[in-house]
Amino acid sequence: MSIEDYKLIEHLHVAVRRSFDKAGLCDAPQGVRDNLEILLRKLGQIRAFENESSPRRIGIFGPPNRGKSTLLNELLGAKILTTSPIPMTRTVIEAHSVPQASLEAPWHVEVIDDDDFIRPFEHSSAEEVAATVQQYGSHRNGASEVRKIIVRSAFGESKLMKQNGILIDTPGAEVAFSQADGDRSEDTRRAVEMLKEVHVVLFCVRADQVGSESERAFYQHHMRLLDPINIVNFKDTSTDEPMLLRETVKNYGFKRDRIHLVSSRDAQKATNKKEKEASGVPSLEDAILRELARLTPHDGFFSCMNDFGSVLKNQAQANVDLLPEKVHLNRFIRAAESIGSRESEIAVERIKHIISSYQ
Ligand SMILES: Nc1nc2c(ncn2[C@@H]2O[C@H](COP(=O)(O)OP(=O)(O)O)[C@@H](O)[C@H]2O)c(=O)[nH]1
Ligand SMILES: [Mg+2]
Repeated sequence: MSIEDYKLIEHLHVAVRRSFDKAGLCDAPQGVRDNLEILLRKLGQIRAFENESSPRRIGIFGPPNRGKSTLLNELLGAKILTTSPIPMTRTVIEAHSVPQASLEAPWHVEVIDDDDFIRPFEHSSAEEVAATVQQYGSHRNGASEVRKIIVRSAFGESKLMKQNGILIDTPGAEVAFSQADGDRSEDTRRAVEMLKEVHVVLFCVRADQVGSESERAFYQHHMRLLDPINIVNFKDTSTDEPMLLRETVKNYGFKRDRIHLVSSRDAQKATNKKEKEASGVPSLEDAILRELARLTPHDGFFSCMNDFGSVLKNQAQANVDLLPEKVHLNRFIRAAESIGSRESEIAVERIKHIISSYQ
């Protein structure tokens, strides 16, 4: 990241932090504090990337049997993850995209034990990879447990993998989350740690099982502040999509514009482009791509500045003063002005207008 880009993000980050602190002091509504916290997390992530090619981690979470692995296979363009009605163990599976030239065989798999012992495999087909993943991902491996499996390939069929994505399947993590909050076992600790490292969070529920108590608690405790893309899978089991949308909003408190209705099974069965589109998976894929773009300094700056502006605007209307000190405001506005594009002009105009509404 260039120094200018870094400053851009840093100045905005500091301003949002000042607002967040103020919101805590004046007891602003929880939703306002949540939105500011989400912004802080995002800006922190953007600052933490070393450069454009640093990998972006995309993780899927949710109870067993939500079709998570089926969906990821679709997004990967290769059937390498085990899908079954019987839940797997807690092995995490990561798919990394690497240039074909750096591989000895089309597929490289590493099976990593709890004690960090690594077992490497070279495979020539997705079927062979699937067999290895199935074998090591679904049971204990002698005395120690398989902690993680990493699959490296070019993933030429996958749009997401081309953007330096790392796709993470988390079978069994949800079992850890469902334990009582006070009881932070090793499993829970590990799963929560993993969540912190994920840049784009996908939360997956099922159209035919909306709103169980444990799932709602899971969302509230561990997902909400990560601002996930919420996936309602199994939409093939529903005939009334508007009703399904309303139900998920009501049950989980999802933001409406963060919901995607999909059927990973229909995507899998699709034989042409039209059927694929109808499954909802391609539009989910586009949404994830947009989210990845927002992790770059420029797009990230504007999207966070706009969100910040919306928070400030709402609070001005509610007569709550969350405005950071002038010096902090001026720093990121000056940085934005120095970009000198039409986009930056519009964004700056908007934020100045919002700020003036406080006086
Ligand atoms: N009807 C329907 N079944 C699905 C869909 N996606 C997955 N399944 C089935 O649901 C079961 C669990 O899928 P899996 O991907 O292993 O779920 P996971 O445990 O969340 O990873 C499998 O038998 C899948 O074939 C879907 O969109 N619709
Ligand atoms: Mg699975």
